[in-house]
Amino acid sequence: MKRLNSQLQDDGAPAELILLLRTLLAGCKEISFRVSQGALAGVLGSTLSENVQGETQKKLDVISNQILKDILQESGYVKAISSEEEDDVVGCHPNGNYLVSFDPLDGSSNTDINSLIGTIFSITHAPQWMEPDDPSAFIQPGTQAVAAGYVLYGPSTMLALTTGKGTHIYTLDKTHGGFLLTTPNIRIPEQTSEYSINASNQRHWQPHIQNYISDLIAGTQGPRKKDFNMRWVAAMVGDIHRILTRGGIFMYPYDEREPDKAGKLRLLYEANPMAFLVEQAGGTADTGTGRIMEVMPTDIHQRVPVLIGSKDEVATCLEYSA
Ligand code: FBP
Repeated sequence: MKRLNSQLQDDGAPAELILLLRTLLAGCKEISFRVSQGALAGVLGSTLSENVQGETQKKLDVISNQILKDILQESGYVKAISSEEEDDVVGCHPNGNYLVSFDPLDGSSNTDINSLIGTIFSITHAPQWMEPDDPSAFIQPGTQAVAAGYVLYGPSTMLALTTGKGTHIYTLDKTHGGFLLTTPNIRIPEQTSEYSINASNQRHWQPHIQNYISDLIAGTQGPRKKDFNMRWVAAMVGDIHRILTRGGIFMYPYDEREPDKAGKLRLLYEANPMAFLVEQAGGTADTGTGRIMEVMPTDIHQRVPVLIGSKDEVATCLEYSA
């Protein structure tokens, strides 16, 4: 099987970007090992501290964040990072050519139940005339990303990665520690009969989302004239992996629980990287009012509504708000 390095070279990725990706993935391999240790290493459970989002941090959130922060700061390729677990931008190397945004452990509510979790990341060029700790360096739309991906910590450790030449899926071969290409140029089916949303929030959704979901639930007895199945992993990385693998629509729309928040998921290190991966696999990624990757960020922890997945199904969902 083809190794990560040669696929990246075939996709024409610059040598320094390949080195940066290998560095970041070395950190993910260490996280994969720590996650697999679980209770044996006492890494389950919560800390007493909260992150900038007001969420109680899991021990593995803090451990994963530190692993990635250390390895990227030491690399020399990175000018600054933004992380779900860091209040502010973390300056790295003044001559670093790249910015990295990451969610060190997505789906952290799953850590204690041994369910799917993952690391999500996106990489952009670093404006050379900016100070490393200047947050405005990250005010770039997702269309500026040069790479994006996630590492899924599940029965096997898998990587989905794009550098703008399609989305490829790799599996970590733990015998020699390398990622091997298992699905090149994955394509998302344009149609689907599978949807993904946290239905317990239904009463807080806007009417057009309520109508769209009710028509899915009505199945053959409703206007869609076909049955739909529902799945919810409670970890975006797990739901998006399913969609890359067999299609579907994943939704975390705006809801009125916190009217001042545009959504739950964060633009820089959740929505944008997933949008890049899904678009490169032939799918669609929208906020409900426009392409996710064209949203101009205003803050490194900005949230957006997310409708993402099979092209035709996202288009149908958007018609409900037209
Ligand atoms: P974090 O775990 O990184 O905070 O991410 C948010 C997230 O867990 C997503 O991965 C997932 O899709 C969603 O929140 C689950 O939300 P809910 O708790 O409403 O089911």
